[in-house]
Amino acid sequence: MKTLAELAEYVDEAARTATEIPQISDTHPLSVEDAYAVQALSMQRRYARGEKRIGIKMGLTSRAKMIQVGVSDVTWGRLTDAMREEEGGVVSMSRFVHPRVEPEIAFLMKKPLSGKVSALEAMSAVEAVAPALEIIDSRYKAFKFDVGDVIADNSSSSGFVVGTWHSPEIDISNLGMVLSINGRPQEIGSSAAILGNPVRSLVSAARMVASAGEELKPGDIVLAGGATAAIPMEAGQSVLLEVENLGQIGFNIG
Ligand code: OOG
Ligand code: MG
Repeated sequence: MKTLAELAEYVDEAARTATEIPQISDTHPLSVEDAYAVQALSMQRRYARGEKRIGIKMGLTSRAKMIQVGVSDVTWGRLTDAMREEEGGVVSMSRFVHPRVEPEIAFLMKKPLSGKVSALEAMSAVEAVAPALEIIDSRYKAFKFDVGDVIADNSSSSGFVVGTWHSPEIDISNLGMVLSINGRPQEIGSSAAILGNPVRSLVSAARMVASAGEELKPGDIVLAGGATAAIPMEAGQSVLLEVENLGQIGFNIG
């Protein structure tokens, strides 16, 4: 039997070296609680290497995403400064195993938030909202995992790009979202696909971080989750997301 610390080292090394690994559940099926413990321990290894926690990401908050990966529990993971990519920049394939990109909405926090909160309370803690692209890169072979695997692997977090911040007065409940590759629309959806309204994802985020004894802090970024299925990334592609009323963001893949 491996300890949770050994499993944390296993997933952390896979992420650090962009190496694909067999699923933990093949040999060590994890409860959700133990999987979050592995995630927390693996993040401590990153922080010890100098990475800074700058927010969190919610995962599997839309049906499209749940269907794509065959896991139907909402999960969360931690974002670090090393994962942030520049809007309009070139993202290198070299630090990933088999990355995918997905359209999201980001929140920027201005007040601490944690525990059981209403949508109104959650929004009053928000400084700004923005369009975002998340790059997910499951470290598991063939992008296959169960709920314990994906939680242990920090909910596949590996990169993200955030666009221009806008006033949280903008109604984000049902904004059209178009994700294009090389100028061709590939996924078309709405922010309403994210739990019916991305604000609900923020409400869940507050509850989930509290259960880990943490809180959302002023300055934190919260990614609400993919509104559509994710698209496999390939070198040479240009990625563009247009979100109604929030503008567009993109990057090139090198
Ligand atoms: C799990 C992470 C899901 C989202 O936005 O739903 C996620 C995965 O699909 O690998 O980031
Ligand atoms: Mg995501």
